[in-house]
Amino acid sequence: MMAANQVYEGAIKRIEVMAQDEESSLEKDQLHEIYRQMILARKFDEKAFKLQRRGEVSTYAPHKGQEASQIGAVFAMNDDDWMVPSFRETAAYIARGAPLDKLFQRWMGDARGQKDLENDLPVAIPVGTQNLHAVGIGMAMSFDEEEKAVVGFTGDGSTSEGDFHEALNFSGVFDAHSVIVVQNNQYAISMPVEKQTNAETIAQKALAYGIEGIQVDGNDVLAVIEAMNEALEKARNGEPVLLEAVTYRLEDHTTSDDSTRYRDEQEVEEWKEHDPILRLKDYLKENDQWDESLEEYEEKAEEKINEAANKAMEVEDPEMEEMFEYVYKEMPDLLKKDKKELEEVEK
Ligand SMILES: Cc1ncc(C[n+]2csc(CCOP(=O)(O)OP(=O)(O)O)c2C)c(N)n1
Repeated sequence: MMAANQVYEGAIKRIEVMAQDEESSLEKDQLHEIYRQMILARKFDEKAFKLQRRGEVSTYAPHKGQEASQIGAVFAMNDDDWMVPSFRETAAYIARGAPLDKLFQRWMGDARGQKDLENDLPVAIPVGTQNLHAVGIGMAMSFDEEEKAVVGFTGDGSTSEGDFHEALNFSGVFDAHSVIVVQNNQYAISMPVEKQTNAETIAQKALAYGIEGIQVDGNDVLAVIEAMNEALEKARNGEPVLLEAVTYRLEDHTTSDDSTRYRDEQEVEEWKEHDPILRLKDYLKENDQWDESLEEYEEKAEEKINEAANKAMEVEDPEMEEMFEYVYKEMPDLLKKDKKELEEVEK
């Protein structure tokens, strides 16, 4: 019962698995598949970084350290659920089955790399706008009474954008089938989360919108899966969820950034000890679920990644006219006019 001078009482819950020595209900082959996806995503990240240095990729946003948040979230989803990412979700795309060469192609500046995505939206560069798209899709699912959910990814910095709050507000009012996953990787470029918000947690912001908030150890892939299973079940039922995955960006913000200018090396070293891949490896070993084939997979993953990168580099440049396509289902008159003008110039 609330005291007379209180207007609201509520709480958010925090989910951990590995740190609590709890056992996962997943089968051994599922755990292995998750581990392999995490390795593949890590190798992609390393390769993309190198390609940027060689001038093949213009700018890249690394996900190193955030594999558990992304791959765990996707693991809990169904194929016909929708995914709405921002710009750091390459690991999530990999777990959703996006072709690796297409992902490289996109980072090489070729929009055709994201042309045939099914139920997944392309990379969103403006910070926070994708939250509105995610909740809009979730509202449509609610109106159509579909038993599906949409998972939107966003960063701690985006929680200061109006779009984030508008999206959460609408999600609650319209029973959107949405789970908004905030990957709290502690920094929005050089802005630490302590300066981003005075709130103790990001998850608690859900309470103001009358929806559920859950915080999860975002470097514990098993906890992320557990939290997402709970969140997705609610979302499919028209109860949207805000899920904060507490994690850490181990690399620079992008390849154009130098994080040593605002981040203490000691802090990075400490977080490296919580690297989600090492944590899963330790967990598997401690629970007699480790298999040597997983060790060998690293080499295989590297081969796969190199092959995909080479394939992407061999793709012919698109025709200029293609930049007018794929944006709208029906091309608006203004674009038709621009396209025609370009064709005249090219003649
Ligand atoms: C609307 C808008 N404002 C500013 C930027 C420049 N910008 C790019 S990333 C970024 C920080 C984003 O931080 P966060 O939301 O925490 O995501 P993270 O990069 O940490 O994954 C900013 C300010 C932008 N892309 N869009």
